[in-house]
Amino acid sequence: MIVALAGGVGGAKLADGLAHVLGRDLAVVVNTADDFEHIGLHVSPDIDTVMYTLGGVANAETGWGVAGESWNFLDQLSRLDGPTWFRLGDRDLATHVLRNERLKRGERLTAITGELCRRLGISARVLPMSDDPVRTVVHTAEGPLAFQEYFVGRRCEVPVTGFTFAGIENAQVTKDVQAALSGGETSAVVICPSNPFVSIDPILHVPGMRALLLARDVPIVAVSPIIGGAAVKGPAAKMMRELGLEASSKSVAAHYRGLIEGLMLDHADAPLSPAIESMGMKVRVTDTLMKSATDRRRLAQECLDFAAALARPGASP
Ligand code: FO1
Repeated sequence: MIVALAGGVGGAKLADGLAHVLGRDLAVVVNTADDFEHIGLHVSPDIDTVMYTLGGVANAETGWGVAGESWNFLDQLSRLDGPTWFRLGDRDLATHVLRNERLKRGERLTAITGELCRRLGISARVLPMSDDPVRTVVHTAEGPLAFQEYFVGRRCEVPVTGFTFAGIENAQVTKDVQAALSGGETSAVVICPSNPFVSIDPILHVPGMRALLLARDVPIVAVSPIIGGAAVKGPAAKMMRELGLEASSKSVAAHYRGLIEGLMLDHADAPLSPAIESMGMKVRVTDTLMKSATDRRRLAQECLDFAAALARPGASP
């Protein structure tokens, strides 16, 4: 059993590679701090990105939303002068309506996600990081912004000064995440190439999560989302610069220092290896860009091989 931590598009791609290699022996713990209420619906963008990607129905162009989408709902919303800044496609809308209805009936987000995944034929477990509401607040020179307002509404253009996760202090690790992380059969944790600040940090900040990750004597490896000083997708490198950090995999290593045993870097960043290894972790250099399904599977297999090589002899499997 492998546990992966993932946020949006980059994370979902590696999770998909892992799911092809591992099938049922994979649990993906997903960020829910991007969730928000929109026109009366609960939207869970990262859960859906992972779910659609693993279900083979993701929109390949955007990385989020459903392939072959139509936009009749959005067109009519626009005609009625409703909010169209956050685009909900017709197929995608079915997910939000169903999820919303079941949440209103008091069901847990974890149970609803499990059911939706079953319907999409996904055998890996997709686990929300918590069933309790957590919302990323992006702090900027203009004041605090709700995550989707920053990400979609303002296209990540406003310089950031920091992040907080509203509600995190009351969020609990679910029994499902707890079981996945503390189960005797879990042999490694893979931190997917998602944004360290707004996709992985919310997961790590759920009270008790870090302790659970560190309690088991299994290797934790991360894949850097930065290649040659640029993020493959999204604002990670821009955020680093705005926070006064070097936009590089070195900052990713520094961010995860004390948590991970190994960091996978792209060939473009091979010269950073000695500096990163001096931070007390091993480095493996490979092609981390995932352009095809074959790339996803190859990178997934390399993560598993790296983790296996880092497992301490005699450590519990
Ligand atoms: N991202 C956009 O850039 N524009 C959108 O209109 C948009 C709509 C959307 C609808 C459903 C969904 O699940 C995701 C959506 N996203 C959109 C992506 C989302 O904002 C980001 O993927 C994450 O929150 C960051 O990981």
